[in-house]
Amino acid sequence: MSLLYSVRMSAQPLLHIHGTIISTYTRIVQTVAQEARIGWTITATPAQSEENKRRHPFGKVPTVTIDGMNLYESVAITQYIDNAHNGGALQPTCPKARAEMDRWIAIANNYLFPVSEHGLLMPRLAHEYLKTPLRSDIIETALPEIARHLGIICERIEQSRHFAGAEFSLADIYLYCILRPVQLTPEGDNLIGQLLPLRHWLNRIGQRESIVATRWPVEVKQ
Ligand SMILES: N[C@@H](CCC(=O)N[C@@H](CS)C(=O)NCC(=O)O)C(=O)O
Repeated sequence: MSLLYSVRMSAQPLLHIHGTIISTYTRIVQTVAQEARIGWTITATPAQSEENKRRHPFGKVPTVTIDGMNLYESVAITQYIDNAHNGGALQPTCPKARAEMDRWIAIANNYLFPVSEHGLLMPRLAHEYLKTPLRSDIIETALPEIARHLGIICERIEQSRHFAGAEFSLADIYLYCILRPVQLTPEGDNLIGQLLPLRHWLNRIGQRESIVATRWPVEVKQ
């Protein structure tokens, strides 16, 4: 999910973000910065703008400037922030837990995000903000696949307190920031409402300071 909105800032910036401000991946980076307690600023930059394509040759947001370095791709950005500024606290040192973290981040990025972004969030956003007719045909086609993904994700969180195991990790941040916009749609809310362990996990993680600090205006209004 991605929308240009308004510019927001926090104190003592170390990290400068370029990206759409209401954006799943911008929120992932902001949440990790909050966890690491580093300040950040953000400049609204549309993904397909010429400026952004110079920063990110594949035309995605966010990109960042940190410690004199320009970085793109959230996995590189979040791991750098956590390694350089947070003592690696969001990445398990146990190899098995680390493999779980990597697995769930890959699932979030490669499967859950594309199907929910194109099949549900973009049609809903186009309808709500561009006032185009709701493409319920696209949503209806995608819903069984989204439901299947949510079921698999729910099974994991039924077995384990967090996605990588006992400890909160980058995987929880990815999953939360991708699942939350799904839950903000009527269809996603209905699906997640039937998956109690997943709903409870979202409620629990949603209370974490870093997640509260990066809430979107639509969540604050609720
Ligand atoms: N693999 C990228 C994905 C970033 C991504 O898909 N960002 C979305 C916004 S949430 C985007 O740039 N969408 C605009 C587009 O695809 O044109 C990462 O991890 O940084």
